[in-house]
Amino acid sequence: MDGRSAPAMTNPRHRFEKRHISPPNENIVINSPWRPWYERYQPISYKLCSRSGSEQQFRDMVTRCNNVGVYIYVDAVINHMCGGGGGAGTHSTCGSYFNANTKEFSGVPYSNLDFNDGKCRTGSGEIENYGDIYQVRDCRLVGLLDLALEKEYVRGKIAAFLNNLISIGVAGFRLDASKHMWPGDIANILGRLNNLNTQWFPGGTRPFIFQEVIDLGGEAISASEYYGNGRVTEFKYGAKLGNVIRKWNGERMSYLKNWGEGWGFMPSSRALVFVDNHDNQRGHGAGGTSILTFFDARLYKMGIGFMLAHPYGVTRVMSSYRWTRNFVNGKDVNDWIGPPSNSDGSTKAVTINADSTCGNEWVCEHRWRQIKNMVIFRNTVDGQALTNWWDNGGNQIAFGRGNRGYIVFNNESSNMDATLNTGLPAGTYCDVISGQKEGTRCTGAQITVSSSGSARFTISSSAEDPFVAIHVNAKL
Ligand code: 5J7
Ligand code: CA
Repeated sequence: MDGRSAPAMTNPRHRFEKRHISPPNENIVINSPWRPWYERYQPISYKLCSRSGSEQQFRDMVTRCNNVGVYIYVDAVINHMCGGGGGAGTHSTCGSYFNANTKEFSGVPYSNLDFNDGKCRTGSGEIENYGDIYQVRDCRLVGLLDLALEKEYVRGKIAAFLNNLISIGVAGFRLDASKHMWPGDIANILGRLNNLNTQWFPGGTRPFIFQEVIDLGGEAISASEYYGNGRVTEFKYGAKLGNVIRKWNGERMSYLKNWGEGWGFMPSSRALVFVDNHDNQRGHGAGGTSILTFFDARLYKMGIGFMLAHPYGVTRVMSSYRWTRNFVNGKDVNDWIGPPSNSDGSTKAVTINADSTCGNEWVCEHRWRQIKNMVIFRNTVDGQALTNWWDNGGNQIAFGRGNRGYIVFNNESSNMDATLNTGLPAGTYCDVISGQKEGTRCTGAQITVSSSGSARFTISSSAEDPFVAIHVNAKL
């Protein structure tokens, strides 16, 4: 993702290379009979040992990444601990004792005094009605033990957890389930956070914050309540873009001309956007079946290409593992499956093949040539307005980013042949979708921009990837 104009950021080094990682703290181990991905969203303590490794390995990763300019953003699960049905014992990733029945978490420690159950007014203790803001914030989300975030003690424990991560060198946080926390409680905790570690960041740099608030409209809680704390996830983005690229509901790419606020999204300066995430790539959650994923690779690359070329929001690219889907009555009953793992439960290594793709069922979308090159495109055009919009009224569109880059899509079932005004300096450019610039040549298609800035684009409807992107850093 890039971080243009995020209010919480002053450091230009926040801009480009970022990695959002899974929750690194201790969580419940669920064997049902195999470990699901979502166990990492059920904390047991704030010790840094998880399925991804030990504290020592975490520190080593952060140090090595920071040293090469790849900054780490931690998924922070602070609304709750494990589910109330989690039992008692040491079935946790660092072996800390807990008892979900008595709400005792010895690794923090938390006791029953640190949870919200007394405050929740529903009969079941669960969130029953998303129209009631008190239920959504003070009751249990699908049985998860809900922390009393107004308590000094709880705030202190969470702030210490996040400050420990900051001291290790992390650059920011995704705040999981933010809709289920009061914005004022989040503000209080953020106010306790230290500046980033000056071994890698300039003095006074604040952590980058983005809050997970699923607001598709129609609920009592609005994403706008969270703007004061940092960026907010815009879940309408991937849901709507999926419909457009799939051409569902009569949508066409030409309708993307006013993409962004014009589609009812939050202001660009507040938004964290993505085509899919770890939750909705599994066919449930916000967006339902319209969400594009690596399973629909050709459409997915178009969606990611559009997102990365378009100036709206701070963008995030997903990186996944493959699992075998099994649809029963339209639902994937394998939506719980965890990462590629060995029979002892350990996670398989992310191996890198000779062609730079990943092995062991890791998909590594971020390494796909088309996606990697569009991240470079985004960085190249950073700060430039959207210019030279063109469309055919249907599913062929093109637009530029000032005099830095230009992209053309043909999502029709017919071939495209159009001469368009790119706004780019004259010259020969490498298409960074069908190939890239290597040395003094293009490995894929070449595009010639005339002295007037125009260029001819021919895109077959059956092309492997029916879009073309050129930018000034891929000019011969
Ligand atoms: C929260 C929302 O505000 C929301 O609008 C939404 O669509 C989903 C959630 C949600 O957030 C979670 C955050 C966590 O840290 C841990 C969690 O377990 C959840 C979570 O479960 C969750 O909702 C699940 O997914 C929705 C699509 C369903 O409508 C919910 O019922 C719920 O589904 C539950 O998933 C099942 O009811 C339960 O039986 C099952 O054990 C549980 C498995 O856990 C997950 O699927 C975890 C999802 C998850 C979603 C996230 O957005 C997230 O950031 C982290 C985890
Ligand atoms: Ca809550």
